[in-house]
Amino acid sequence: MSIEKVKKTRNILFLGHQGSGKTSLVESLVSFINKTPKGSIERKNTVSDYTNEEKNRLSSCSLSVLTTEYKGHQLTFLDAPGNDNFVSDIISVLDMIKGAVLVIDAQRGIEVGTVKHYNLLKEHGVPTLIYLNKMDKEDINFNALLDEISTELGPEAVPFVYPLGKVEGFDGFINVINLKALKFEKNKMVEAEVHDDKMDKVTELNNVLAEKVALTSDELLEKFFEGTPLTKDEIRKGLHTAIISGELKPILVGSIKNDIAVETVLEMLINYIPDPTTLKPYKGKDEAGKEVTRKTDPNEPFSAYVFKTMFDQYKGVINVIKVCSGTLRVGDDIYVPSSQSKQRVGQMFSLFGERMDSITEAFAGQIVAITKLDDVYTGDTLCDVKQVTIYAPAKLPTPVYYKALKPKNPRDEEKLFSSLTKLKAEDPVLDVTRNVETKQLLIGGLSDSHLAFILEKINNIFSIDVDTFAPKIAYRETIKGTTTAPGRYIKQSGGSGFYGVVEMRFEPSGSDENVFAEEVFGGAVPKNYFPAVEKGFRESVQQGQLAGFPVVGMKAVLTDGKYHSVDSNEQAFRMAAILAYREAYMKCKPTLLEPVMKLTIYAHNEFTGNIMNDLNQRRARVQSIDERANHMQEIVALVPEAETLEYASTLRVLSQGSATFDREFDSYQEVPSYLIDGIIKTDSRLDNKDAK
Ligand SMILES: Nc1nc2c(ncn2[C@@H]2O[C@H](COP(=O)(O)OP(=O)(O)OP(=O)(O)O)[C@@H](O)[C@H]2O)c(=O)[nH]1
Ligand SMILES: [Mg+2]
Repeated sequence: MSIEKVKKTRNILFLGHQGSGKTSLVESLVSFINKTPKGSIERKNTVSDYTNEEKNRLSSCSLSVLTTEYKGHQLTFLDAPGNDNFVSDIISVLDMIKGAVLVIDAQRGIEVGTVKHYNLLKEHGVPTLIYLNKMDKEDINFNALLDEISTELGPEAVPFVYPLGKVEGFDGFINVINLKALKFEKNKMVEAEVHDDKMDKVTELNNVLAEKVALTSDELLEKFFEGTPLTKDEIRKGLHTAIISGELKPILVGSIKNDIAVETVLEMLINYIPDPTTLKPYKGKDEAGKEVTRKTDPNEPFSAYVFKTMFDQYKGVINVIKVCSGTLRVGDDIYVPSSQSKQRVGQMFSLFGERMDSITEAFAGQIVAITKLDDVYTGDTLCDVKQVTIYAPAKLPTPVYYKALKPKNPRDEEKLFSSLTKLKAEDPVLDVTRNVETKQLLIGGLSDSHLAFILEKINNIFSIDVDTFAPKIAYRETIKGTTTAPGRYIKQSGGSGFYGVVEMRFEPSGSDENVFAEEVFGGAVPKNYFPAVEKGFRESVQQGQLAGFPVVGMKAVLTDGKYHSVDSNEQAFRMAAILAYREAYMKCKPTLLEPVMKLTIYAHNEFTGNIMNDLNQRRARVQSIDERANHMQEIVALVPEAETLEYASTLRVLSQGSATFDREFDSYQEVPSYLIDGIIKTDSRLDNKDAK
């Protein structure tokens, strides 16, 4: 495989706020390239949005992969969903991508998703073009938009074109480097004259671009300050370097409605998005944990990263991979480090939305699909059998919104669990667990609408109807006081009987543990019955008597007792301990403990006031507030789990959808006394008020 082919490979991720026009832009690009009819969102016939869920919503729900050829280049477009519920599709691929187009709806300007995606691209060092779409819409003030972009995204965003046409009449643009105009006429772009009034503005932008380009190199900077204008080629070369280093991100304008700027975007992708052979090698580890590097070169040892797993009714599990190094052929044996298995590659495909075209080989830089691998999912590495490479899996957000599920038809219980497991393979953010303590089947995701989407799929694909419930909180009980109580278990009516008498002191153990000890003096209870007493105690603490929750932090001390040389046995002492516990428990000042979660909230500083006020109403203890880049703040707070159940929805409202948070278990803390009666009423596990 020639390295020349690798040089002509480009993988481009299309990002941007929901509805900005990513799918429409990709549709326009492939229709232009392949000279095929252009589908539209409204007619539900785009190449990218092919699933029923996407057609119903008129919005992408999953990353689509479209590989096509243009002027000797192999281009793979990755059309990402703008909806935040599917952000894991984006995060999973970010380290595998060295080119992106950030699409902005010119009428709506910078939106929450624009900033989030821009920051992700910046964090992962992805060379980016910015495409201002929907320029055909009314009331677009380009200069105001440029100011907004500069303030919200940063000074690295620079205009590459200037729009043509009066308000409501956008029909083309002037290239800021060559100062030539292209205008949409009779269904195609033609060269047009640049009027004087526009020329002044474009010349000004040309200077801005030249200065920014000059700042990226000492040589160009010197020339610029000497007053020598940079040549077009110097600007182009400088821009190319600056796009790759992330110092500049050129802004294009267009309208997919009229296919304006489609060809310009294509040319920019080929000319300004880096040739993969020029990139830094990928860093991975071998099985001993030693760092290995792999170049984007077909002659290196094979390594690939799985960034998406899908299920197909007929093809089974489909894994979409980025070949990072080497060459992979059908029939090759590969190594899968996650399962330490050697597997043979049976079938490989090039993807074009839903369409899968069989291929026989894939080389470094390419994105392809493999079927029929066992136990391979998003985040796994595939590699050469002898030269092992393991890439670190992308760090996905943690689930923060949970619901308990129950199928309407109890016979669907097993089917529901296995369907959820399949959906989890496609969407690795999901958490599917059976909570043995609360006897609930729980599903965790990023928001209420994320889980609603999953339940819709469960219904559409697997035909299971489910009811949802709030997750039960796993409360604990503990004691705050000390009591001594007797326990007598005596049954001596004929035959061999039972005789066990104990006196036990119950007190706080000083930790989360339940502890058993003995202070028996003079053999009042023989040593061989101590384990039976301990057993009785340990069985008892599985259910507290306040509300039936497991007890923690209790110490039981066997202080005295009596035995009978014939009728005493282990069973009798076990029962005696249980009776002593029952006698003592409510006198030990029992109380409830609740799980407390640590929330780490990332929010723009304009929203932190609202967020803090709300946290105060959730019995939160704020631990820290720290400034982060781009006017963001990180708030760490300890919040009782019971107060976090709907937090994902609340936070969205409080921050206009912009804030995110992580949630992890922190500790058990005492429930304030004024809440205890309410919890006992609604959640008590005593009297068989068991899990629904
Ligand atoms: N007027 C106008 N409408 C457009 C243009 N481009 C896209 N649209 C419309 O904008 C809407 C959203 O377009 P999509 O292509 O689905 O946007 P997206 O960014 O893929 O959206 P998500 O996948 O939901 O994130 C559709 O109704 C499109 O027809 C444009 O240039 N002008
Ligand atoms: Mg879309």
